[in-house]
Amino acid sequence: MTYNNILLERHDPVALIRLNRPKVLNALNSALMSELSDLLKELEQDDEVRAIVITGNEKAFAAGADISEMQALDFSRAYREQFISSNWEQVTRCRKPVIAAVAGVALGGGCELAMMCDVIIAADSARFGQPEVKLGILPGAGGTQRLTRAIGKAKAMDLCLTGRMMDAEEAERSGLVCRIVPAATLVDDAIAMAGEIAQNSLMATMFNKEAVNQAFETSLGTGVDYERRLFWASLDTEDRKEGMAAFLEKRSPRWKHR
Ligand code: CO8
Repeated sequence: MTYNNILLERHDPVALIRLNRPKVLNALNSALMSELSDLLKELEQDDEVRAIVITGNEKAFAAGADISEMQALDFSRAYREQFISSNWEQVTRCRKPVIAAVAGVALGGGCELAMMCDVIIAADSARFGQPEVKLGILPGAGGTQRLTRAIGKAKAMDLCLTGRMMDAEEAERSGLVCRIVPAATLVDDAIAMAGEIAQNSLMATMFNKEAVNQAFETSLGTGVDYERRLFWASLDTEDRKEGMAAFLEKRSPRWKHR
């Protein structure tokens, strides 16, 4: 498939997706989100890919939804066309691990896209924010919900109500990003992290991802129950048998990803 707004680099077993509308700081328009959604579905089916990195460029992960596209929208059209359609949620449906590697700005829909990924790794140049309030709107792709769960009400209110940006240090301190790396090595570091994840059994990775995500959907008791059942299920995989056998035989496991 040909893509005009994103680039794919293969570093098997890691796939690197670069958002690529540099002239508008990777503003996320429908065409880009549709391509991203299609590519994620494609990579999901690709057995050679076991982890995915989404990044932008040194100036911007993404400066938000494309304001020039949104300007023409009103309620009835947005409702009819289901603006914020399923394309925006595709990242959350991907069962393989997805890392957001953020340099420069991740604002509005850009911050929301990063938060839909499993984990965010930030360059020291990264800046995050939900500046929608300055446009007379509010986040529309999960920002108020995911940001609040990630960094708590106090900081989420601060960011959403003032529209200010937070830098990488503050984002790490607040729990939005897992680590900060130099901007110059961001993509390499993200690929290395994805590669480390990809060395593990894909089955085990998917189980872990599903269980952690469940923490955002349920009460503690239900979540622990959910985890226990997934744990029991994991006992039946070929990789579990291989993983434990390899440990006891003091050798590296040979995963079948089954
Ligand atoms: N949409 C469209 N174009 C943009 C966007 C954007 N979000 N951000 C930047 N651009 C364009 C600028 O218009 C400019 O274009 P041109 O060169 O043709 O004038 C170019 O990118 C470079 O931008 P600036 O000249 O403004 O660059 P600066 O370095 O001076 O400033 C900023 C960088 C601070 C990032 C500034 O560009 C800015 O404030 N951008 C807008 C940020 C913003 O408000 N984002 C939120 C958008 S609303 C949103 O995301 C709602 C999400 C709801 C979910 C949607 C689901 C479909």
